[in-house]
Amino acid sequence: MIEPKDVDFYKENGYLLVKGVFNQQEVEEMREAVERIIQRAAKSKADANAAWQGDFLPPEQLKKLVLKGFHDVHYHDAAFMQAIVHPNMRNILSQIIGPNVQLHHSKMLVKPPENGAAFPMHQDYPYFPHANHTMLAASVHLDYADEENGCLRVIPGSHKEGSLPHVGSYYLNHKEYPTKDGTPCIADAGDVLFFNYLTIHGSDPNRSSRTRRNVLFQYKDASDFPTENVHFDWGMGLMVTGENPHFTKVKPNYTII
Ligand SMILES: O=C(O)CCC(=O)C(=O)O
Repeated sequence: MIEPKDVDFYKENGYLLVKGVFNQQEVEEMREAVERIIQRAAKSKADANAAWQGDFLPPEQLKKLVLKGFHDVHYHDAAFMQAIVHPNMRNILSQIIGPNVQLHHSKMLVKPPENGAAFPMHQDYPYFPHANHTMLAASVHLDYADEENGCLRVIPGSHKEGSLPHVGSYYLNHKEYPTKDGTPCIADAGDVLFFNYLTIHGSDPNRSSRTRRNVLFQYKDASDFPTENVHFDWGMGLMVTGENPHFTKVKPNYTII
């Protein structure tokens, strides 16, 4: 799927867009699964607007924005577990992370037409810091994404700056890091954007008449341990490829109630 020059690109720039990781049928299965999750959430009265709040947009704009965002999608539908361990994903992950790759968590991010939510520029590091910084997001595109429907944007090479101060630990100062300064990652359905958790990224609102659906899987090296107990997600630590070299540390250090 990828070549050594792509691995070099990832190491240098902190991100890599890989075309055609999932075929049309696989994309369709995930789209249908996303739709069913939205319907089940509504039926279960568990629907909520997951749009980020803050001072990065004027309040009257912000209050109109909507994100259908749910975590742990692989606990809701098998389509996502199949995608998490898809042979193409395992092939790419083992080249950019290493031979032993673990799942950390999964989520879906559906930006509806006209008023789909924005993400101010941020690093994912403050949400789940780890020692060796192997953690990355694989954002699977289920629709064509461009600047109009709020595609992901990244700042190439920003992973080399290390951890930066976030406003209330959520996002970077939006005046210093406006979304427009990010490189737009224009992608087709089936393409996957891989980006390190130190890479600065974000996205504009969806102002188009098209939905922007993505599912995001977060992965890491099995020998990269959390430095703070700040994040728990179901399924974290599942082996995606390779083996776990740490026999006594195979499960996260949390009490399950
Ligand atoms: O999908 C997007 O536009 C941004 C998602 C994101 O930045 C995140 O979930 O941390």
